[in-house]
This record gives sequence, structure tokens and C-alpha cells, in this order.
Amino acid sequence: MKRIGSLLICMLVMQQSIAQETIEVRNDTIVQDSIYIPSESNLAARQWFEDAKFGLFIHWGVYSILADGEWVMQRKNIAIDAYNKLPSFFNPTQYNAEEWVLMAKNAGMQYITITSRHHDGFSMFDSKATDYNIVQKTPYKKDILKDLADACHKHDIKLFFYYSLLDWHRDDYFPRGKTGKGIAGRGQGNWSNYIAFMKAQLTELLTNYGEVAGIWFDGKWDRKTANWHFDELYKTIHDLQPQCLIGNNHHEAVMPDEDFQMFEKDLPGKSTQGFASKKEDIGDLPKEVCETINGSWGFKLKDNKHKSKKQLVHLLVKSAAHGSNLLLNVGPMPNGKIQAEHIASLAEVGEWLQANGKSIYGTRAGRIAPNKDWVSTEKENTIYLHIFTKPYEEMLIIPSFEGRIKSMKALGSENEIDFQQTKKNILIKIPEAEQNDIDTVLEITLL
Ligand code: FHN
Repeated sequence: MKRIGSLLICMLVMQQSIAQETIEVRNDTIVQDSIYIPSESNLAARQWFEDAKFGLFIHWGVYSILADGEWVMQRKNIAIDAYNKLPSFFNPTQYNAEEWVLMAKNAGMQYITITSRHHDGFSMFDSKATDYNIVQKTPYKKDILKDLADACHKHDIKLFFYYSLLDWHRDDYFPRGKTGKGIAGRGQGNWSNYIAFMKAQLTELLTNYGEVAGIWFDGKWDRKTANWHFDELYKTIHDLQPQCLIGNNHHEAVMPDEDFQMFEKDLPGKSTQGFASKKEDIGDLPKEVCETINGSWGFKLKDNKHKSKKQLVHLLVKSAAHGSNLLLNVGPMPNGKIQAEHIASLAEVGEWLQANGKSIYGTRAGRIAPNKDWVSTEKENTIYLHIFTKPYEEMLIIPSFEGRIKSMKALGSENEIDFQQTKKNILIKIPEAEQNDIDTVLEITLL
């Protein structure tokens, strides 16, 4: 009888965990939370994401008219009524979504993440939740996200929407955060309305554009301790499209319902910029590093810090070697075109990937520890050692290597490379002909 009793209790406990509910007492109130269990489609999407490795980030808004980056409203303290004039000048007649998508595809990118609404609060899509949007306030009158979504779906490129949590324009973004304090004309609205507004917009984004691969939140850091109702926002997304990956650029450890973790202008754990997540905050979710192709996110006329092919390839390779994707940003101009320099460098990276993609796509961080001279990726029984420095020492010594090596070749070459494996190290001699100025990729096959 006793055993049947404990069996029943056991079944009851099991049933409760299947119901995926937790009951907790907080401030004397009983709170019932649903625990997020990712759907099968979501888990498959995470795996796709980890394999995809390379995406295009697009920061585009009415601020591009001022050609001074996406923060111009706050940096120059442009008052609300002055900024309101900008949309009436925004007419990107040369925008061609298919051209953008094909440019990304030729660069070897697998997905695009575009700003649907940035901190200036202007919606670059047709929204019923606000008339401060591209269709109602610009002479262009068309929904650029719709065209982009159609082109992405046509060419098999996944589409993510960046969505700003912070808003310098909307009165309901109140109490305000630490930025945008000098912008005159901001009203004092109601936070609950703001949450409802975001839910309404997210519902639109997840309903009107077919399959959405992910939502990329940004701006929590503006009001670090506010109640953002992320449980509700995330539930809205996952209920509408369970496969949709949620990431939040809060620069903190991942929160319960998130599906990937991003690192801004930093490799995971490096924290050199002051806002990347700390080492201890790195979780097990798929990772993404985002970087600018020059020095700015939004279009900036005076920014000439265009990264070279070598720098871009190294960024991609290092990201992959740290188990992460690279989301590389361009800031289109107000006419709808992407700067020629950026189109050219993306094509160069695409060319590099044509020859070396095997060492990037579908790989994970490699077992050979990264340093300034080399990094590694790996897939099944193959390790790809990416060597950046040339000329090499007579013998390259890779310390503390684990595994038995069967063969070694430069990727794409038929010639075997001379190596010796000692108890701990590998000694490699790379012939001049197999060396490459940008990245010598050695394909090391294990026994
Ligand atoms: O403030 C934004 C910035 O404009 C840009 O969108 C980047 C992209 O990662 N994120 C924010 C800063 O953390």
C-alpha cells in the first residue's frame, strides 16, 4: 500500500513537471510561471543557426538622411518636433530588396537581421500600433520589411528582426532611461501602455512577414532594472512562431526564455568594449558576435574605417573558432543603396568562403586553443587550423594537442604536409607554396 502511495506521488510530481509550471512565493503572492521548453522546431532552428555561421546585419532608418549614425538624435539632442520632419525626406527609391539579399548570399551569408525599429522609435514597417512608420510618414509609403521578407524567402535566406526596447520618441517610454535626456519634447506617458505597444508590434512582425527566424532585442541596458515583462514579450513571440529564435543584447547572462546569446564588437568572454557579457555570463546557447564593416552601425558619411578583406576574414574565422556566428553590419544610405566599398568587401569575403567555407560552416570551436597567431574550428573528425601569421617559424609547434593525427593538408590542396606528433605537441612544416597571406587553413584529419 505504502509503495502504491509513493508511486502515485511520483506520478503526480512527474505530471506537474510535464505541465511545465512552477509555483513560487514572491512578496507573499503566489506566482505561477510557465517554464519555457523550446519546441522541436526551435531546437532545430538553434542547430541551423549554429551551423550557419555568417549573417548580414542591417541598420537602416530615417537617421540615414543625416549621414551621422543611428544615435544622431541623442548625440545632437534633436528635439522631437525637429526629428519628426526627417521621415518626410525619406524616399529610398533605389532600394531593391532582392539586390541586398543576393549580395548577402554571394558573400556566403545565411541570414539577414534588419532593424525594424531603432532607438529613434521610427518603425520601418507598416504598423497599426503607431502611425510613426514608413508607410504613413514617408513619401516612399512602402513597407521595406515586406519586400525584404519576400526576397529572403525566395532566395532561402533567413530573416531576423532587430527590435529596440528603448524608444526616444514615444511618450509611453516612461520612466525614461539613461539616454536621450537632452531630447526636448519627450512626454510622460505610461509604461504599461508601452509594453502593450511592443506586444502589438511584435505580433505584427510575427504575423505579417511569413516565417521569421528570430527577434533581436536591444536597449534593455537603458533601463537596467525596469520590469520589461520579458516573459510576456517572449511568450507572444514563441506562441506565434515557436521556431523563432529570441536573442537580447542586454550584455548580461542569458535569461530563461532566450534562444541565443550575442556579443557586441567582442568575441565571447573578451569584454574589451566594456559592454560585452563577462566571462562567467557565457552560457551554452548558440552565440553570435556582431561587428560593423566600418566603424558605424547606421550610415555615416565621414566614416572611412572600412575593414579590409583580411580583417573581415579574420573576424569570421575567430568568431567561428570561439563557437560563434558573425553578424556583420552595413548601414545603407538614404537612397536605398549600400556603399560600393562594402559591396566590394562582402564579395571578397564570399570569394574566400567559396574556397574555405568547409572550415567554417557547420563547425564548432576547435580543440587547439586560440592565440594571436592561430585559431581552430572542427567538425566530426577534422580539425581546421587557421594560421594568420606569415612567414612562419621553421617549424610551427602546436602545444598540448589531444588526439591522433592521420593526415594533414592545406585546405584545397592534394599535397600532404610534413608533421610530427610527439606525446604532447605537433610540429608542422608548411611549405612556402601552401602558405596564404590571409589565412593558411590546415585540414587535420584524425584517426
Ligand atoms: O545602441 C545600439 C547601437 O545603435 C547598435 O544597434 C548596436 C548593435 O549591437 N547595439 C546597441 C548598443 O549596444
